[in-house]
Amino acid sequence: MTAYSLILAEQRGRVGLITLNRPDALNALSDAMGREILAAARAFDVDPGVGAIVITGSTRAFAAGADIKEMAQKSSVEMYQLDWFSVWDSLAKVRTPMIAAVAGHALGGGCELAMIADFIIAADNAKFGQPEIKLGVIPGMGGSQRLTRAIGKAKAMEMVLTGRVMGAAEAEQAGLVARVVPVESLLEDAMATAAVIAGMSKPVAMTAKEAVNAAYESTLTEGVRLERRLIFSCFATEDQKEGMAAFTEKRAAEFKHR
Ligand code: CO8
Repeated sequence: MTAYSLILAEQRGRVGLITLNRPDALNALSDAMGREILAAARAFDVDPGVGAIVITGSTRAFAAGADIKEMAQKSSVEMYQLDWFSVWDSLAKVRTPMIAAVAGHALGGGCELAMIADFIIAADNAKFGQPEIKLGVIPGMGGSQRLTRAIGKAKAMEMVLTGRVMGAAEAEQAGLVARVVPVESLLEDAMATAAVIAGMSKPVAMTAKEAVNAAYESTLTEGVRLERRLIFSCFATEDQKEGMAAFTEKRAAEFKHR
């Protein structure tokens, strides 16, 4: 496994675990850190031995945003030329299911990184917010789009315009997170959930992720059409044959591609 300096990456069973590891800066997402996260996620993505990815931070902070100190003096032209933040678009293209296990601050880019994951499991101390407006900017890692799609215009608009932080209970009620768990058991819970996903056929899980994500990008008619194509493609896999045979024979499925 590659050595990283700003994250930890390890494999536990069939789950790839990425831990943001910049405690002095509350896991502020520097450009270098983004590249490490992407490299680790891509390595897990192409590894047939990894069926799901968990991304997490510390109990104090998932990530307190993009690195303000790094970008404070940057010019618009410089950012445009460097295609600043495009690393996060690449992360969103990772096809392996990814869970964000979020405790503490998930602010600005931290909230946006959590939303790039396929779903969020939140600790009871999690705090979500898009406070960029207080810095004289707006969300830049997809927050204005993904937050609005996740929780609707009214709440997203309020959060983006005021910088208000949302606690875990409200985030669950608003549909931003899948589930809230005690902070002590966050990682255990997220890893167990990831292990369930990793026990499925990986190509089929990737296909399921593609289908759900299409709901964000297309009309209902287009989305349903894609879903139909994708389920037909599932029937081309040995794992569909095995899954349905196992049901009929009243036994656990032994998927080949897991
Ligand atoms: N960037 C850099 N350093 C940070 C960040 C950050 N986002 N957040 C915290 N830190 C650092 C602090 O500077 C401090 O370092 P030091 O000890 O050297 O002074 C250390 O982490 C600990 O932080 P605090 O002492 O502030 O800890 P507190 O517990 O008092 O407060 C908070 C925690 C409330 C999370 C506070 O740190 C805070 O408000 N952080 C900033 C939150 C924020 O505004 N995030 C949004 C950032 S902007 C963004 O994410 C997207 C921008 C889009 C730009 C588009 C460009 C293309």
